[in-house]
Amino acid sequence: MHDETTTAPQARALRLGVAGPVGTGKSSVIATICRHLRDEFALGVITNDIYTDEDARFLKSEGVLPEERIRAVETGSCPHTAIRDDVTMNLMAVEDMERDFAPLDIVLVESGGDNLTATFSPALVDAQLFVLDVAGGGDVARKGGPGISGADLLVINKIDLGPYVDVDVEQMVTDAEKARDGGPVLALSRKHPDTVEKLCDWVREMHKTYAGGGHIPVDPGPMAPHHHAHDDGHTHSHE
Ligand SMILES: Nc1nc2c(ncn2[C@@H]2O[C@H](COP(=O)(O)OP(=O)(O)OP(=O)(O)O)[C@@H](O)[C@H]2O)c(=O)[nH]1
Ligand SMILES: [Mg+2]
Repeated sequence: MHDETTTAPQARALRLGVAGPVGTGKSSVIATICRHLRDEFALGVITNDIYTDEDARFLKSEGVLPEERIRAVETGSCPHTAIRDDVTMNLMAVEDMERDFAPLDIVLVESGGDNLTATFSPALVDAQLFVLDVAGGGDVARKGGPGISGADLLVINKIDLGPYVDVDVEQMVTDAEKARDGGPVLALSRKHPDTVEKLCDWVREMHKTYAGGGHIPVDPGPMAPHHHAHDDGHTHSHE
């Protein structure tokens, strides 16, 4: 009998998206995953930025992977456009990377930093992390949005900074768990090795489930309608 809850074992790499507001630690999370898992998995990284390849250059300078396994997509548009509305540029970059270094186990895709509403299309990634940090304020987790409520894993990063910004990390995690109906929340700091190990375990588990055909990509949901102003003075809306 056909089982609707599983698919065939996967031949290609697990595509793992990392999204979240500007500066919360998306590149740092990717650096941490690469440093700790590069001996276990064959990895590649695609970064997204509007105008620069800053994130790719940071990851290369950190030496987290051989340079040719880190590539930048300069989207030239709002970050969510390239990870959700028209994923062509990213999909081509991921497929090129998979072909050039076959067989890869995991390709990590960093979204350009956006507001709370950007999520990856399931047409681009199989699973996604959404990264918040304590420095953005303890109440952010309560504000919800598709990434917070629907990402496969919500990371609350920089918990080492909690005492300096008067954020009660435990409360923030509790609020996040409520916003996610009990979906997984990881309190993370690169300075706390136990939390880094939990992050790695989550990635290992996701890869195992995916490779075995037991993971169904879930769409966290579309972004809320919003409006942009650009440097040249024109504005446009995303409904
Ligand atoms: N104290 C502390 N700082 C961190 C941690 N993780 C990241 N940072 C710092 O936070 C800043 C932003 O980190 P990035 O990884 O560049 O953040 P990002 O989300 O990739 O930023 P954009 O790509 O510009 O949106 C950097 O100065 C990092 O060193 C952490 O666990 N603890
Ligand atoms: Mg970054």
